Amino acid sequence: MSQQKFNQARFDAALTRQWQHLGLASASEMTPHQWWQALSGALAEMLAVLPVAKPAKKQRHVNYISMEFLIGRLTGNNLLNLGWYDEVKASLAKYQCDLSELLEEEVDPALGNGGLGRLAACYLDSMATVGQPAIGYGLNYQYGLFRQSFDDGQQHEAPDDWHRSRYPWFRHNAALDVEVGLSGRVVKNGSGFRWEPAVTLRGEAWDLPVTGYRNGVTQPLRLWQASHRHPFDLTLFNDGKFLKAEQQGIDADKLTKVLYPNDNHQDGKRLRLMQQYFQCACSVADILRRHHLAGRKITELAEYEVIQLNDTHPTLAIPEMLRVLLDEHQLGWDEAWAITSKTFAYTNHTLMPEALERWDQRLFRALLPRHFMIVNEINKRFKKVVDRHWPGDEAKWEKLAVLYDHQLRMANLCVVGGFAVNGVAALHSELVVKDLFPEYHQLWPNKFHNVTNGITPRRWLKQCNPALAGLIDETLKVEWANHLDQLKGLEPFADNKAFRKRYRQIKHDNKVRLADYIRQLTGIEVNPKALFDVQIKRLHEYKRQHLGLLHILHCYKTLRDHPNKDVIPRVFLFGAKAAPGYYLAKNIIYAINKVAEKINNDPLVGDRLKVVFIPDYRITAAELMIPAADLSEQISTAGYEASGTGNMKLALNGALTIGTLDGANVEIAEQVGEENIFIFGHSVDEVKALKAGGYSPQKLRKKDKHLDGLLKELEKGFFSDGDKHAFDLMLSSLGKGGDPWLVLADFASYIEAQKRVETLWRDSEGWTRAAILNTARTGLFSSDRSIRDYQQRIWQAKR
Ligand code: HBZ
Repeated sequence: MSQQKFNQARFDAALTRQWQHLGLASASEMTPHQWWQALSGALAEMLAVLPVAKPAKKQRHVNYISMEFLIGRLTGNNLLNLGWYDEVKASLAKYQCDLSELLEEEVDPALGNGGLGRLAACYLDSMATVGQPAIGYGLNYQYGLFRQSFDDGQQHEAPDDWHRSRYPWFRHNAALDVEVGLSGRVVKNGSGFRWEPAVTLRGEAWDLPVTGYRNGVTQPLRLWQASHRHPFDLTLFNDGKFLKAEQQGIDADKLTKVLYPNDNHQDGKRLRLMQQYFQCACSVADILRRHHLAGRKITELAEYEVIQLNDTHPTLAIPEMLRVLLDEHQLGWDEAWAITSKTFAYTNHTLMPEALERWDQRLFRALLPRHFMIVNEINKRFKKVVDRHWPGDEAKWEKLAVLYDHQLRMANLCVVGGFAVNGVAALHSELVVKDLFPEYHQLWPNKFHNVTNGITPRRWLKQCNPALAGLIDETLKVEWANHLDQLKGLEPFADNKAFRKRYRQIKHDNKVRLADYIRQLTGIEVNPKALFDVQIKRLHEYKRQHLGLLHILHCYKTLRDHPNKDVIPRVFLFGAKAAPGYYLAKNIIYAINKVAEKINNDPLVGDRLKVVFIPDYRITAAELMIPAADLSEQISTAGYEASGTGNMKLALNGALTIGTLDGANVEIAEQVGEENIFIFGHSVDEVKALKAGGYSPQKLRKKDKHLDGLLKELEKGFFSDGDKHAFDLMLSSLGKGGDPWLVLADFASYIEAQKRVETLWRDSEGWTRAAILNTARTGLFSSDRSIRDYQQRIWQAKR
């Protein structure tokens, strides 16, 4: 399909309806927020009439189920994808209205935690762009990821009410309502079974439009919202029990009230399991509804539909699909199994045991008695396969079982129940096979794949870095935003002095823009000429923000020991939220903030060193920080960051990476060349060897006097007004806790890599050259390429 032309008359009419609807006499009476509402509402109305992409012959329709879609602001992004930005800007100017100011009115829909949720959003953008017919299925949380502020350096959390009920991009289609049961009992039904739930909820479909890049495609992101079938009980009301009358409606609402704020950690809560099932039941019902509506047979489902599970959170879609096929369509087990096991594919995003979901069998059974029976059947049948392969080997069964020791293991259910499993970067996919699922790989070698993650260049270059996008347009004179390999054409310009100057100027301007934001938000002045050293991601021990902190302490100590040393001015920028119950992570935030306070107020330092922890890191903040970064910190313990996607966004925008050989850093290094990246630290194999060989952080500390001195300052209360226990949680994990993430073990190598950073920074032309080569050589990380990989390796592959 081709780009949809902007229809001025339609736009004017739609906009007029918006302010009239507000009961105003003219557009000029609208507040800026109403303007944003009206503009978005008008555009949404125009989009609603665009055609939905139809699958090409033999192309399966993709159902991407994810508990999280971290979509960021939509209005600007949709305008860019539609190619209507300039026309709309001009239209609004007639009302003395500035489009870019209006766009600032939008609150981020923060319906995700981090990388996994953002990846889902990038994939929707790319599927619409490459013409892969798809629908995203998620949950319409009333409260997104919490708002973060700092109170004397400590993280404080507040609810994130993004006002979903007034979000102008939504379209609610009541015809798509679904009924979802919970609890109750299972009764015999002829030779089969029937589930009689104790409670029935209603799932409402709230659709957001996903626009392809300049191709006229819009397809839905369908977010389910829970409500009660009968929100108000008239009998109770008539009996005079007024407050109780509304109770059942209120209880149902709880289900999609809030997004769980954990990433890479499971906490086993009942409400979370209910959310998971609710989402799966709604989505499966909707997929089957569409399938029937198209006049297709149920036995043909896998020929037309594929269901991609974004991690194990939507795993229950597998037993739910089986339940519907068995109990409602009366298929036999073998037939039902043949359909589901050709329909589902699973993406793994983590190897960490604490993040692999397991549910207590009693909880599961009480909530989903019929699904429990089905999972039991899967388990029983799979045991035969394992017994055949490894006769009498109980240890193998213990590892591979879906149900074992009163626990339901979601990852195992996904591997057994689906036709494909993929990791999210080459190294990660290798570890999925080698360390996590070696036996499954032995059973089904062809099930396992790699699809390296990607990012959408529309949001993460064209929209967030318009100056650089403009320079690329002017230089390449071709469309690159949906053909990111074209950036290779920039390579020769790395050697062009005039081009380097312009590239450097753009980076500088972006830094000025960020410095203004920092000043407004925190009151801290940062020098745009300094090296902007950026670490932005969720706060987690494995991501090692505390290793970054040790380097800051090293820089500060160097300055105090040599006040006249010609050091490179640096601004250390952090953005990170810690899960509210993850106290150690919160302690790291506190430590960084306290160190920042001391350094930023030390007159000896001046503007040679600044540390800023930007509060409430979210997509909108990322869009400002990424184009302004010089150095990208990707310093996880090797083997633990499945891929990373911030690393890709930063490299594409010309930040040089300092990082370990972990996740997609490995592939970034291959692409940009080792002279344009700073690699350090223990490799995956070295990490394993070190851990196996009895690593002792205390011994290491004894040997490294410099490191010992830095840690002592933290211990002695030098950064915490004399409080010697302020950072106990963090420090004890680095000491008697055994330093499980090898922070101290990688310290020396990290400092050495930082020295290489400084050497190159002194050579400003050399640095810019490397930055340009990063932009030129990271086209591979477009999520369009990831989607094509999914198509070829998983969705359309011949089985
Ligand atoms: O998924 C991240 C990985 O840590 C990162 O390396 C990868 O690039 C990214 C996309 O593949 N994982 C997450 O973001 N995980 C979560 O946010 C999460 C949320 C809820 C959970 C578990 C994990 O219950």
